[in-house]
Amino acid sequence: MKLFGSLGSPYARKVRILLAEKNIAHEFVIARGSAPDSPVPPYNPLGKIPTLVRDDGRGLYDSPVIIEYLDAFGTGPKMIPEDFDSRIEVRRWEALGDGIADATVNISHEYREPADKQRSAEWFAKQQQKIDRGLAVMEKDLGSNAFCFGQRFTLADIAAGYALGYLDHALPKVEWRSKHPALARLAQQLYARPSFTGTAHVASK
Ligand SMILES: N[C@@H](CCC(=O)N[C@@H](CS)C(=O)NCC(=O)O)C(=O)O
Repeated sequence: MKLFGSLGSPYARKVRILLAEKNIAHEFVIARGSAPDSPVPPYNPLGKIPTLVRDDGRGLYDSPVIIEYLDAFGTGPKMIPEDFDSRIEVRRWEALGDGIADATVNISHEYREPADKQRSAEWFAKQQQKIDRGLAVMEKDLGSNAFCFGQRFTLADIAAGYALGYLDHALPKVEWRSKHPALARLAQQLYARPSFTGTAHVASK
């Protein structure tokens, strides 16, 4: 299996954390989906990363689908529980993480535009609200629990950890820890896991 991604893509990191947690052999190929000579479009017509190339040569996207596919492989425990209610709850955590990452990507990309081409203050506020409300729900649902869902590490923890990690990386001025002590505690634990240290963001997206 081959994964196309970049060291700055949050969604690629989500997949890479799962690959590490499940100890799945793969080749990680750094690529941008939109570059003129990108190797990605033949495998993903949307030209986005992450894109997985399965052993039979077929492409797979986007990150939630890749995650579901990969959860069937490897020696590690299942990251998505099989029981329906638990599965839906874990996938809700994933949707929250993805939404926080989406808003973080939107804001950080906009900061790279020249000031006179940037969106309105209202647009920035709306994106920030998505982050703030998403974090508030994660904080409430985590509470004093050791894991985001159930009694063990799952995709819910990957989702929270990758979203917080990207927020720290892309918008370091957003101070979220004082208002979200449960998430701060969780992040400290997650960031120390080999799957997180081995996939840390090192470049801008
Ligand atoms: N929802 C998608 C998002 C993927 C995505 O937007 N990836 C970005 C890089 S972080 C990308 O490839 N953007 C290029 C483009 O949109 O053309 C997923 O979870 O995989």
